[in-house]
Amino acid sequence: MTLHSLNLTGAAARFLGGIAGATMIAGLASAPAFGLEIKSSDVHPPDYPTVAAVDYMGELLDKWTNGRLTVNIFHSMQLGGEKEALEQVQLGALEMTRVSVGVVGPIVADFNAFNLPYFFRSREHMFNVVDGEIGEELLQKLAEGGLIGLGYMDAGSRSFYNTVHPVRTVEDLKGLKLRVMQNDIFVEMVNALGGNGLPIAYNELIPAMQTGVVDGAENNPPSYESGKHYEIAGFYSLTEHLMVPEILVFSKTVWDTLTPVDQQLIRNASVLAIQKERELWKAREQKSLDALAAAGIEVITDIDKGPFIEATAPVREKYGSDFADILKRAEAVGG
Ligand code: GTR
Repeated sequence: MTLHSLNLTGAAARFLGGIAGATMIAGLASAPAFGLEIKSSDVHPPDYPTVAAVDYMGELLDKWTNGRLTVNIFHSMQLGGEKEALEQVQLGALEMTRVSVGVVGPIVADFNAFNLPYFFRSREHMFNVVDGEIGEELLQKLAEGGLIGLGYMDAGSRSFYNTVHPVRTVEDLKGLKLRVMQNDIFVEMVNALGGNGLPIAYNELIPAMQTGVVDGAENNPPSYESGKHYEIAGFYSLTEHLMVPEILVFSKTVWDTLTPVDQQLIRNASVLAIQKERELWKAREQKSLDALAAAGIEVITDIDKGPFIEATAPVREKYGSDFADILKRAEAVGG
């Protein structure tokens, strides 16, 4: 039996598990191959679930290969924003990065299916889609963009915050200049809600809010809290308009130089890291909400989402026609 004859497909099969797999990996991991320090970037701080998970991935690789494969994380925006990080990974200057699927849409348009407002019905639905056939197909498509997709992490739901006033209704968003991730779909989403969407890199958001270039932004509780955005924009409303997963991607240029065994070791470690991130995520969300409450931020939760869903329908319709098949299949997925 060879690694190839196993014909691994599907998200679950990315992990070469079981006794046969473990034995094979243990045996082959000692085969001669050069060492590699996998440099990886993340905009978040060290204790954030995505960073902690990639750190764990490094520990596993280090242990499995006696230090031949290691991970060095450039966290806290040390390498700038996510668009730049992706470019570096495409070029092979950086081996790996963990970014939001939000910035992957401009590289492989089908990812915008996951970037549509109010598309996923629930977290369970989102995970069933990304861990199933559709998610796997999209990971494969990343090769066209010079990337190897290792899998999806949890990022909860994104909600609006601003410096001006509490948002309870769609009308409250009218005229607000709101920062979004660098992807037109999000600009159109904010515009459809009556605001003014501005695509700005994550590492430029704080100065943009401080100088009034924008009145606010949108993100999940852990980013809003850990990024200290709440210190500037104290009105946070749980509109939960997006459920965009995180994604871990590897440079195809570098990947193609690796032995099949090292590729499989990296895949195995990433599957366990992703699992860890998802476990850490839930607790982190609550921790962030508690920290916000302790800081005196009143999170607005009593929001009637109906009008928000209705106002963003044109965005789903417009983009939906580009990948109608994916949307139809995703809608049929349970959860
Ligand atoms: C966070 C996400 C980051 C980044 C950021 C943003 O939730 O974890 O990868 O995309 O949002 O808004 O740019």
